[in-house]
Amino acid sequence: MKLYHLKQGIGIEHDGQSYLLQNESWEALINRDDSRSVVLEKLNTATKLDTISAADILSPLGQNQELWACGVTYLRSREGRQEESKSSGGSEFYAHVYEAARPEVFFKATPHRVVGHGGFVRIRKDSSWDVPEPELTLVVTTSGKIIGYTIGNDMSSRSIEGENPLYLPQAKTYDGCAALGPCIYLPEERLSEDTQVRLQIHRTGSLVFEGAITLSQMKRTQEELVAYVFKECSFPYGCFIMTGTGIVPSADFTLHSQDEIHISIDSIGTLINTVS
Ligand code: DO4
Ligand code: MG
Repeated sequence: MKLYHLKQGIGIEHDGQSYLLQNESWEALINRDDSRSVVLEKLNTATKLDTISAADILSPLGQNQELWACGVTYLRSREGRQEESKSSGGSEFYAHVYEAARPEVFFKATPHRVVGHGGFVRIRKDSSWDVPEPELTLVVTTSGKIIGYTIGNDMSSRSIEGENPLYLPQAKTYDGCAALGPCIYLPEERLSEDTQVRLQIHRTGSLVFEGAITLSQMKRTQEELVAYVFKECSFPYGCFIMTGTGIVPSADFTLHSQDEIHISIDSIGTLINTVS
């Protein structure tokens, strides 16, 4: 089952049929531990739709929710970070955090810095080396339960992070620094380890980067990441947690304005955004 945060209400796709639920709070619905069974019950009163239009889709992050992120959870992320921070002397930090008991978790954004499917993500004006980071993103309730998944793009400035790891908040958090969507996938069972995450970047109609990774390559478990984010922070409205990237383009690649970023995750769909 997939839930869509729409301009006109809550869109649902289930068993090949689309529905619209109106006069329901999106944020309250996705913060229920039993949201899948609640939505199933509500299907009886929902309006049937022919299709869900991409133009109606909003970011799935509720207006009182926070977006958090985890880092260096895949070997490729560790390698990429070590490469970019070699000259600053920061490279060893990434090797250590990959092996450490405590994962890297960081605050990524409040809702107004996040765009949805079809929105424009941004490159900072003071950055010269930028990449999208395609990440499985967990939808977590107040009680710490993972009720669903969405697709995330953790936009990152490699020039700023590479200059000094202490610049991480500036490399990661700015207006238009993240995209989420297109839907929240509410699975019957957790996503399998062979689920693929794929990234494609198109420039003036040509494919300029392509990569893929499976969830089995992630060093940490989803529950471990949630436990660390929730250790000393409460989330009265629930939160979203990006689980880290396993795809980092080679050092000669940087994003350009107008590039189109396609991130696909099996069972969830494809998140498409353009660089403004
Ligand atoms: O260490 C910096 C950030 C890492 C990150 O965002 C990732 O691995 O996805
Ligand atoms: Mg990331």
